[in-house]
Amino acid sequence: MTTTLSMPAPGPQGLDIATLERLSAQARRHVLESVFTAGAGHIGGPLSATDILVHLYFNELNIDPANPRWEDRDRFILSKGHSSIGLYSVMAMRGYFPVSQLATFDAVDSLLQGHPCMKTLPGIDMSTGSLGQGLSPGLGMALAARKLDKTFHTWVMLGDGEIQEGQIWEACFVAGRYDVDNLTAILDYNGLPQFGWPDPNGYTREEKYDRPAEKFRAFGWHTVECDGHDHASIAAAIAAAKSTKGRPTCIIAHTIKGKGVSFMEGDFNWHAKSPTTDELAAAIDELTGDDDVEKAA
Ligand SMILES: Cc1ncc(C[n+]2csc(CCOP(=O)(O)OP(=O)(O)O)c2C)c(N)n1
Repeated sequence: MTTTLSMPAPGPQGLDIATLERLSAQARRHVLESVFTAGAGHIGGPLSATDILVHLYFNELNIDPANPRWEDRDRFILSKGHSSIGLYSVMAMRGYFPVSQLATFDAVDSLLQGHPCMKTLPGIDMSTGSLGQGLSPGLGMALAARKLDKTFHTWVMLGDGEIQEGQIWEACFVAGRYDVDNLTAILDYNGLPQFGWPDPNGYTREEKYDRPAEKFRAFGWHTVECDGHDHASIAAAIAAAKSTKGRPTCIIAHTIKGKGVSFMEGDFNWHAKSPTTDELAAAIDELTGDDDVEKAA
């Protein structure tokens, strides 16, 4: 699987599940190759977010890659900005910029910085990277749409480690208080932040400190859970979010950090690490059955 799809057409593409799965595998390959080429970057979080990003950019967002500043476009904010290479890979495949540009990821003067920058890369709706800050501007965009009588929807992707940040809950409170139903948060619930969750038995999350759905509901949000690696499940959650009126929705997407590569899955050591040549070959082989990594360099 070496062909890259590029679809610069405006609006949702209405792709079938098999095509979406193929795009997900392609996007994961771009993530791995880009981090390998850069010799730096995050892997675990981008791989856990890939299917959701593919689904949003190909089948949900009302966007026009040829006109990234279109006033009525849906907004998307990657609040867990360290997963930028996942977003860039999908944006390139969707036609925002040439796929070949992914090779510049994280280089000085590249448009594709380690964290998304709205001033340099057309199509980025908000600069992110300092965790906890993406839901607030997303709320502002949703409130602006309401005030201006616009129909666009705002989507914000959060990380489960990220939602330890207090600012998330300030925005969450205000969104619930003002019934902001044109705002959807998607929690990439892979259960692992940068170093896992220390407890006396090792790195496992203590359930009593967790329960994100209960927290969002306590602030007046609607919540829906889905399998964040199953395109049918993602589609159902998105439909449930958009049909809910009078309150914002948080989609709790159950995911696996490092999804798609067996030796990366569920291992926080792959949070931010560049693969060796052998690791890249093994990873691509798993994803695509194609270990010709010469093309990556
Ligand atoms: C304010 C802030 N503190 C610390 C960091 C460093 N950092 C980058 S990613 C990360 C862990 C994020 O975990 P999670 O939100 O679960 O992301 P994922 O597992 O999806 O990669 C940390 C602590 C940061 N970017 N911003």
